[in-house]
Amino acid sequence: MNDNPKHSPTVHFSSAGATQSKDDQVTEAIRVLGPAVAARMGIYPLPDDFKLSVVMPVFNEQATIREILRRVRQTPIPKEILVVDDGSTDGTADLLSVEAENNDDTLVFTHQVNQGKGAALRTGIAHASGSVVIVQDADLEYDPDDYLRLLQPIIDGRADVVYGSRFKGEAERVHLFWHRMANGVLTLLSNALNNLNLTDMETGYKAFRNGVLDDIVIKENSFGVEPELTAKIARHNCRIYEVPISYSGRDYSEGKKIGLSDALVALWCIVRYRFGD
Ligand SMILES: Nc1nc2c(ncn2[C@@H]2O[C@H](COP(=O)(O)OP(=O)(O)OP(=O)(O)O)[C@@H](O)[C@H]2O)c(=O)[nH]1
Ligand SMILES: [Mg+2]
Repeated sequence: MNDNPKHSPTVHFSSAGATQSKDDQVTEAIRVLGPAVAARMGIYPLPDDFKLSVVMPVFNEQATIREILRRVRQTPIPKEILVVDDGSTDGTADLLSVEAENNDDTLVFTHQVNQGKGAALRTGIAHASGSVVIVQDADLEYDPDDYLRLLQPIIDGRADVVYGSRFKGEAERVHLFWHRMANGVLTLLSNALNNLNLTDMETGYKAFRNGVLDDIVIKENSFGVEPELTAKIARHNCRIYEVPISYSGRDYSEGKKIGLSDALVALWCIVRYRFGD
């Protein structure tokens, strides 16, 4: 069961609760609440052989890389962490060497030259062996405590792909008006061309049932990968779900890098990948 208060119901466990494993706690919560209510609260058992592949593109995230890895590892889900260092020059690479050395669950792949988020995802996804692949940015904007919520529609068989929406009711930092407007326009255009009704096409949290990615070739090296993936999963008739996630957006003084030129590239990619491959 997730430790996050967002998912944790007020359940009175038996006195053995203190020594129960997480699996036992999930079983007991489901017994007390009933499967339907427990599922609504994000309490559900993971399949026995479940493994999550966390693909983390990283470019110059020296300030946050260790903390985000700590938070990812803390999630109560069997997993592999596939970090792709996209040619960082700020000391991130040295930190990642130590992380890989000290943690069996962490593999680091290195691009000698910076290529962009899309290229980093291509490298990471090629090495993923889990049942579900989730993209995890290396800053602290997205919260790994949302993983159980993101995985649920795939695990219970409803979805092939799940997007975490920053605009569906969870706590969200209030700032950057123009950034949000651009986000709205890009999502609207992508929806219109792909016949979808997403609220947050550009979200960093995208989870894929692994088989889905076998049929998709990522061509974009840049942030244009977000509309590219969206167009391609729509074309493959994937069953797409959105779930609310929390979001602690950073601003430019805190290291945010995405800007107007990225929005223009995204605009072009929405059109390009709707009509081409
Ligand atoms: N900016 C940038 N990020 C990259 C690159 N390659 C990999 N990344 C990683 O991709 C992830 C997303 O980049 P961010 O700069 O946080 O941008 P974003 O989160 O998509 O967008 P905003 O948060 O809205 O600015 C981070 O983990 C980056 O470290 C690259 O070439 N440029
Ligand atoms: Mg970010």
